Amino acid sequence: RREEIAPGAALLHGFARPQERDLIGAIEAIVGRAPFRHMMTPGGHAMSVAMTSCGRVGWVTDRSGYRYATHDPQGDRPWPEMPSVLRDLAIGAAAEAGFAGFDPDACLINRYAPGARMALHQDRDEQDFSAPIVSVSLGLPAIFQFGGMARSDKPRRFELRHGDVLVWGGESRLVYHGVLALKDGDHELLGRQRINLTFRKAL
Ligand code: MD5
Ligand code: FE
Repeated sequence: RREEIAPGAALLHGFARPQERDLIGAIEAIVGRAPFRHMMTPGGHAMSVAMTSCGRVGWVTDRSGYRYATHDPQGDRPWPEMPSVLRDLAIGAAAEAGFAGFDPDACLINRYAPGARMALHQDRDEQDFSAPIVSVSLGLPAIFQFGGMARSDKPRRFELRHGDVLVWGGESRLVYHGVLALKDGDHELLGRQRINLTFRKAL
């Protein structure tokens, strides 16, 4: 089922379900080479969400700011390649939502343990805002907030469940968004966590 939540933003319910086991296997292989870590914000706080990346570049933050880096700062090696099962899913979801030709070069992998959250923010560290962003939710459900172009716009809330894929581009590419503190639970495949894959064209 495809739900249009705003102009340019589509929620594809259960779109990733058929590949769930292959996706989880691919994520485990990435995490074996580039472990999840709690990065530091420029303000000096450790993020509650643990992160890693695959692809040509990965999103990183530390005391000097946010940026995309070709190398994992922990170990100074290139990020693991983006596996085809991940890449093909993102390209397929983008096409389904009307963004044919999406060519992601970065996949940020976010891990939420119970209580982890992501404050309202815009994704604006990418070079080209004409490309959409594709987000895949796995594991425990989360409530995300979808706001407007100003931080003060009252956000609407939606639930993201295991296998849901959100594609947002066009008029919605720069909206403020966030994720509320994860409620504890036990997912049959992933246990007490939520994993989110965020595919972007960063360069
Ligand atoms: C996540 N990740 O679930 C979130 C949200 C990030 C990030 O925001 O920058 O790593 S991805 C799904 C989402 C949430 C709220 C609004 C929109 C997408 N949206 O603008 O459509 O880890
Ligand atoms: Fe974001």
